[in-house]
Amino acid sequence: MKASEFVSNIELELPKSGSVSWKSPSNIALVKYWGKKLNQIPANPSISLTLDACHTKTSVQFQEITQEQQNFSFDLFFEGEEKPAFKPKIQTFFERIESFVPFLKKYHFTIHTSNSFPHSSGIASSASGMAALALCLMEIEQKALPEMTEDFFYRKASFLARLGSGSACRSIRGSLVQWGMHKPIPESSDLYGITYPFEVNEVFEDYHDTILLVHKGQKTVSSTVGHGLMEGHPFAINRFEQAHSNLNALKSIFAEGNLAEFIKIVESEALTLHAMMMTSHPYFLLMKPDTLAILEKIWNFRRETGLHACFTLDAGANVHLLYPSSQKERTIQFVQDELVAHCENGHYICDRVGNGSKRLM
Ligand code: 2P0
Repeated sequence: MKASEFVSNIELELPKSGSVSWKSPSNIALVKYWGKKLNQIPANPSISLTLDACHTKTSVQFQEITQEQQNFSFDLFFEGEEKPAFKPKIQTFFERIESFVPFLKKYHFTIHTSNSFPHSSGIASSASGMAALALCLMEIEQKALPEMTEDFFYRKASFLARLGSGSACRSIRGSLVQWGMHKPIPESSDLYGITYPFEVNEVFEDYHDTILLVHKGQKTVSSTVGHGLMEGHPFAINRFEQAHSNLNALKSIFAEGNLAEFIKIVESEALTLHAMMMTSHPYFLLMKPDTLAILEKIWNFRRETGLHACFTLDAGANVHLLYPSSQKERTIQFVQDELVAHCENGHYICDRVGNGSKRLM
């Protein structure tokens, strides 16, 4: 689909007021999105596991404004309190999606949002937050266009979420979501995420992700700045090609449930992401000494036990420990015995693969 197909040309019969509410999960990329072009177009394809416990709940009350106005009209409450600091991000989001959501200036919106994870945990809330808000807007559009197909509803929600934050387009549905043009996946698109269309072994349907919170403070470099530094990066072309070849290699790995090969790709992707940061100009480092200590311990644990725990990293110091549910007891014991000591205040979050966003109420 082209972007123009998400513009609604019909005069919508909009409700005067109402309320909509969605819950969207976070996601963790296996093949990383790092580098983008204009209009939130990714420089390479990515694929992620949709999570479950880490989520954002957003409700939007909408009230018709009789006189159409110049500016967007909205109030934003985060965990029950008005949060002016979060408004510019929503303002930018509304500006980017205005041509696809023609009713944005016809309403006053009261947005209430909250996260299941602490705001300052180093877990990005932009993916789950933008996904939930995009779904709320789609539900308002659907009220005016009830004949809209379910497929279009979710696809456009992903399309809108991407314009808020790239990785958010992978937080609409579960459980393995691919985003970005990749020739061997004809359905793939730079504009929205799709459910991975090939065979996936059941071992991945219930994969666990224990998030080790190494550093909960503000990151020194935002993801948006990091993406920008891939422009003119000396290794960019090779990196983007590598993402395509890793996505190809995952096809048989997903089908067969080949965990040894899965680990090689996932850990290499995580380290490559951080290697790109370390070799940008200006260069930067988001890992902390405790991040490295955890990675070493995971390698030792795997060598000693033959189990399949592996790591991936986001754009931050926290470590995502991935493992099959059948190895849960021993892996959690390992976390408690060895890894908790490296987490800020001993904090970690037990999450697992989930089924995607849910409408609330
Ligand atoms: C990913 N990350 O694939 C990669 C890996 C972080 C590391 O997408 O500028 O918040 O809002 O489009 O989506 C984080 O970047 O960036 C990200 P914007 P986003 O999950």
